[in-house]
Amino acid sequence: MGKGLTDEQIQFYKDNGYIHVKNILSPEELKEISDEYDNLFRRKNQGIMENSWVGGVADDLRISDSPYSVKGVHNLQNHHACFGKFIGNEKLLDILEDVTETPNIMLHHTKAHFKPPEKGAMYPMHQDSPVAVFLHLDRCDPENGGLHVYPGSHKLGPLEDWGAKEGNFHWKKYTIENATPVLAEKGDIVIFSYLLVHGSTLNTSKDRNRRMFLIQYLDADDKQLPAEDLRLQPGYGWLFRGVNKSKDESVAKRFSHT
Ligand SMILES: O=C(O)CCC(=O)C(=O)O
Repeated sequence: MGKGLTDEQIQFYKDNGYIHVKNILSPEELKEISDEYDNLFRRKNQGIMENSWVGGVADDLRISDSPYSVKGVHNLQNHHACFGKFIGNEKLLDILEDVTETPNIMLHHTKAHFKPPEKGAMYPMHQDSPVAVFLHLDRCDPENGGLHVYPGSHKLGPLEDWGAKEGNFHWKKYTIENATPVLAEKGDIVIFSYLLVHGSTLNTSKDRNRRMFLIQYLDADDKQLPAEDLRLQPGYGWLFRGVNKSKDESVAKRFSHT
């Protein structure tokens, strides 16, 4: 038995590269996150926040005449305290300790992807960094742009890039059509390895949003981002469990985590 998962769940994660868990958040916590998420996107839609990703598979993913889009907001913990509380949720961190096999859990970055009904873009199949926590804020399936995975693909290691210049996209070989859909209820969480090939379909539903909140964490002992990249990831390096023994406190290294 792990801290947050059963032995069977830990084995499932090892075999498949992901685990689907329920009831981590109380109904009140879930409601607050869901409401504040909507408030955040309302503010974003007033044009005062960063732009949308157009969700194409062209070389430059931000230039497209596609009618589809994924609306994104990064660093949600900078927008409302409820998101930060979720990043440090003790039940979630127990599970992360089980799957990462480290007591030293550090924040990498967070983001939200909102796919509107009828015109929510797909998210091409790809691999990611460290370990990801994908909180579903709506019931999700292939019709409204739900998550799809290639179970066991984490065992293949880092795969060759195809298509996009600035990501690890595998949309040619690992098609979304052949991937396994994750059927999730509102509040469900999928935790997956950075090496799991995953992506999501178009939201072609008539009236179903696809809202998600993604957190990526890493083991504090893992290879760290170079200092100049850290400026792109506010909150990077924040420890939610354990210790970062390699943190150098000299003034010259104050923006570094090594
Ligand atoms: O929005 C999605 O469905 C997928 C997002 C994702 O996997 C990512 O941003 O790394």
